[in-house]
Amino acid sequence: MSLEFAPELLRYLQQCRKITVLTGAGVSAESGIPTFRDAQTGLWARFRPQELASPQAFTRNPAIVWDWYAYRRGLVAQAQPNPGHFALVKMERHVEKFTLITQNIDNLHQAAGSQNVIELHGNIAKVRCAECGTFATEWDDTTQKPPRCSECGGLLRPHVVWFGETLPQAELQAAVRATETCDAFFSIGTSGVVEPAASLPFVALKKKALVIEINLEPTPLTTAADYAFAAPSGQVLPELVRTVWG
Ligand code: BJW
Ligand code: ZN
Repeated sequence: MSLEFAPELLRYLQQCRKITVLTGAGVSAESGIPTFRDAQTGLWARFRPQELASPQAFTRNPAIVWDWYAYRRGLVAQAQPNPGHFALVKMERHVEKFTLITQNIDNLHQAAGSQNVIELHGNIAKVRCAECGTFATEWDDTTQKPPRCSECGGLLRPHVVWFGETLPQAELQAAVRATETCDAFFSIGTSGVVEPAASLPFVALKKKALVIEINLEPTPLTTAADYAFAAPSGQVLPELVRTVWG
């Protein structure tokens, strides 16, 4: 596939000093990790992810929620970063200030080599106590699901942000700051419906940053963005980065 990039876009990016990028599940899709809105398969086909990713679901049935994350942890462990992740590493090397805000919990940006990554929704590799917040680095879920906290006996849960929970405040503040102060903002592979991340591109637009979207499908941002590419991020990003920065 060969993409056409507007010369004004290429010139603008060549002169950019500060770039902020927001990524979502679509960026990891080409690494074989299903997006949040993809239909689930196998044992999980009868569940909707939206119904499992909540504190209410965990209270109702902690074992099912624990198993779902264990299954997804397995998918993530087998996944490798794709050309979209690597293109963002290259982009970071070419600009003075680069911030990568991700909603993904799969660690693939860090695995690719991205340095300045803000994890808005946590990380699936980490586990903490639902009661006292103590992190656990090792756990045994062969006899008890979920396993219990060694400090207080509370249930362990994945260190991720569920619907209705607040985002980590330091991360959110850093994300807003990077959005308000960038010259260009990329929104990549996110459906743009989950708040507060969904508002970030609009903050960037208000601050007169150039906003570029890369997504297979239209989103609430598409018509407002300065440029929108309806193609896989694993194809658009490498080609764009190569064209702008060589
Ligand atoms: C490709 C591609 C390829 C595919 N190339 N593209 C204001 C108004 C209304 C509601 C709210 C509001 N403020 C807060 C809320 C409530 C709620 C919310 O937003 N609800 C809406 C859904 C209506 N938000 C919250 O509860 C947040 N907390 C909060 O705001 O606290 C304060 C508060 C609480 C309550 C009320 C008011 C204030 C917390 C949100 C936490 C989200 N957590 C999850 C789970 C994380 C752990 C896990 O993974 O299990 O995060 S939900 C899920 O959605 C996950 C994702 O990070 C997140 C975003 O999904 P994403 O990345 O966009 O993925 P998909 O699958 O939706 O889309 C993939 C996209 O990629 C698609 O567009 C494809 O086309 C595209 N694509 N392949 C390019 N190759
Ligand atoms: Zn505890």
